[in-house]
Amino acid sequence: MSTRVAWITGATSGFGAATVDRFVAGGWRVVASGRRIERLQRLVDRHGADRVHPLAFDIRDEAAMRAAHAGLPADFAAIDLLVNNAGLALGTVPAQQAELAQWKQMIDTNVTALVTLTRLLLPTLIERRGAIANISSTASTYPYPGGNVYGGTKAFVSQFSLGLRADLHGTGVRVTSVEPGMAETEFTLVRTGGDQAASDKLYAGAQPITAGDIADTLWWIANLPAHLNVNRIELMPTSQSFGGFQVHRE
Ligand code: NDP
Ligand code: 8X3
Repeated sequence: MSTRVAWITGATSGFGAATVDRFVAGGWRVVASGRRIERLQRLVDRHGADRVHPLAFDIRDEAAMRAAHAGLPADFAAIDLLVNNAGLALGTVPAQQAELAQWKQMIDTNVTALVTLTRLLLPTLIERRGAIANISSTASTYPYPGGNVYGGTKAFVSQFSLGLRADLHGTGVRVTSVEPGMAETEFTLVRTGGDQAASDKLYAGAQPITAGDIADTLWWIANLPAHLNVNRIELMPTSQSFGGFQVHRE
């Protein structure tokens, strides 16, 4: 079999960076995208330009995305797996105090950019009988105070994944919604606007999911026999489970 190619978005950090390492170690070529060029360059330095092709652009910029896609070198153009991982949460305040600009940034990144790249790559993925792994979240299923639009975007990602499966029926293209709970990456640093202490406090003593755990999960999904599709997979750290409903009393 020829060397397989994955396009991993959000490759500069967290799940994405670990997934680049995992797939390159497994013999794949990787198109690695994100905004921070110096982080992408580190991946190239680590693995070599024949294994990692860096694409530095803001995933909300459709023209930049199309140009990056059109300019892929031949060795990286035949995408077998799209990992739609780039995403973020911004803020933890109740909806009535939230900044609309932050809501729009989450929707533009987690939803609009994800569907745009998916649509762009569908012809190639169908031709290759490839696969799509969309990084959703437990927030897609379980609401929590302050989760508002972030949870909404991830509910979209999960449902879009199932809808893709229905539409891609008979093409051989596999689609999975990956739904992690609490994981230690730069996620909370971004969510809190750079509050390292808040991030450290959230994860302290909890043994959260690691980026490597998600990379290993994606590797497992991608390497299942072609007749098997994981529709959705929900993962939590053992230390995390469910709380009750809240009741307001007068
Ligand atoms: P990180 O903050 O560590 O990584 C987020 C990645 O998304 C970075 O590579 C970042 O790249 C990229 N990204 C964000 N905005 C843009 C943009 N506008 N253009 C291009 N790339 C962008 O967090 P995680 O690794 O945790 O997050 C990865 C995914 O996992 C997200 O979709 C997140 O919602 C989801 N998730 C995270 C969980 C957690 O607890 N950590 C749990 C469940 C799901 P750059 O800044 O360089 O552009
Ligand atoms: C990230 C998990 O619980 O912070 O998607 O929303 S959570």
